[in-house]
Amino acid sequence: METTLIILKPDAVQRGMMGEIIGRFERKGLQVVGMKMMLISPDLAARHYSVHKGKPFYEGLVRFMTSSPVVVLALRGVGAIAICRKLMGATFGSNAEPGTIRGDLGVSNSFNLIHGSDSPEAAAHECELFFSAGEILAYERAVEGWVYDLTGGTPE
Ligand code: 3AN
Repeated sequence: METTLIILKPDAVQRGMMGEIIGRFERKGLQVVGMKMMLISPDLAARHYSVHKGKPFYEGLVRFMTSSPVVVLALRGVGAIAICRKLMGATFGSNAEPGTIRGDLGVSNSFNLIHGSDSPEAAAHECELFFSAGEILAYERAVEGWVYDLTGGTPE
């Protein structure tokens, strides 16, 4: 099981896309184990996007991400990181595939609705960055045995 960090960016919140996007993850079968609305501070944005510091789009990206509230989610599932990246689609709305969140819901390259961790290391780091101890919850889902085949002892 993996836990990945998703951010519904300011454009997703402002455009009323929270339910649409969270619903896609829920319908896929991923478990929501953490969720909150917050305003990202410039310091947190800088830490989250430190790998992009110095790139031409960095200042605009930090301004955008701190401009209005976001919703952060921790999603759990087998292969959750790759599954979420597929559901998100390519980085730029202008060329993201139809059927994906970015492909279906936006046209902009810089306002691209959503962030998702891109590796197990990033997921662990980002979950720690955005959630305090106790904010990511472990709980049993009643439907687990219908989301996964558990008859072999591991979720398939
Ligand atoms: P992704 O979000 O698909 O993992 P990254 O990690 O390459 O994409 O980029 C992080 C964020 O930086 C993107 N979500 C996007 O908002 C922004 N970004 C990346 N490249 C550009 C660019 N060339 N112009 C504007 N914004 C960009």
